[in-house]
Amino acid sequence: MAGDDGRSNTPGGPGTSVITKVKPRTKRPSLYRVLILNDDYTPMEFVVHVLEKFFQKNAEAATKIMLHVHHHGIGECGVFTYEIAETKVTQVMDFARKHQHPLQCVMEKK
Ligand code: TYC
Repeated sequence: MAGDDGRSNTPGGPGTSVITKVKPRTKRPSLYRVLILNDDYTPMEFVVHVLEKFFQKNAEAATKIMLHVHHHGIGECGVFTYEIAETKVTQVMDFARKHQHPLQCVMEKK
């Protein structure tokens, strides 16, 4: 298209224009919950430490989540995009394994 002013020559003849509307398509990313599961062996203080270290919770918020999991079996640590959630799960599982605790961490699509 000479000059790129929207007027093409060959297809429609001289002086005709093709206007192509482009919709702005911004896709919001899917979100994932990162959850921890209760077990009988992981110390409460270790779970609180995990929530502070990997999920930026203060002592009070971390303790609340830990106690929720202790009583209900499962609880939410945070909501993230896929790659961040995956990284959190890996970090928690590696850290728990390193300290020989059976703590389990999973993700689920919201
Ligand atoms: N139930 C554990 C205990 O009594 C504490 C615990 C809480 C473990 C939350 C895991 O995700 C968990 N020591």
